[in-house]
Amino acid sequence: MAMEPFAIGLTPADYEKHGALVTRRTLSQLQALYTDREAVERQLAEGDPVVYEVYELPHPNDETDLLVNITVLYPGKVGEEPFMTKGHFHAEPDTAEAVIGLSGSGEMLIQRRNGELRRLVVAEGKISYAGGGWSHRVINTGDVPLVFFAVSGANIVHDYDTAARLNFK
Ligand code: S6P
Ligand code: ZN
Repeated sequence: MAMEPFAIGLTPADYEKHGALVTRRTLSQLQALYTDREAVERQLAEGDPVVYEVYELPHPNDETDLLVNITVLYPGKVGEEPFMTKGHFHAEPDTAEAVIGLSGSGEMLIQRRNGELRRLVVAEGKISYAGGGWSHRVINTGDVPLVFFAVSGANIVHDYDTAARLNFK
């Protein structure tokens, strides 16, 4: 069943009012992303911070719909590495995704399956476009939350494993 038409504000609070599903990812769940194991252990000994939150509008949707998520990626570092999203490919058919910065600043690391890596700015008022075949991970290089809107086809299947193997290096 397709999503009902809507017009709402482009903020996490408006999404929540509209019944968004909120997924919170904490450092303990994401620790494998970071290379500095000692820094991970030090930070986890003090608590388990929320690294990012994804606001996803309620289903049902079908494959002709769009996914229109907002992500809040908090500022922080683990060792020298900034807080980051897990990053993923879209499993075949590997379709595109566009990210629009709402506040804060950072980068979208994009990588092809052959290892080719590029970096795109993510910042308020900018659109960053990853075409099909590019995995995408967002990093927060600033000291305030990086809030961004991401749109892709609702038919995507997230492939986290291939992106984890390449790891945007
Ligand atoms: C979905 C879109 C975003 C991410 C979110 C978290 O296709 O790219 O909503 O899901 O930014 O990233 P990740 O890599 O943990 O799904
Ligand atoms: Zn995606």
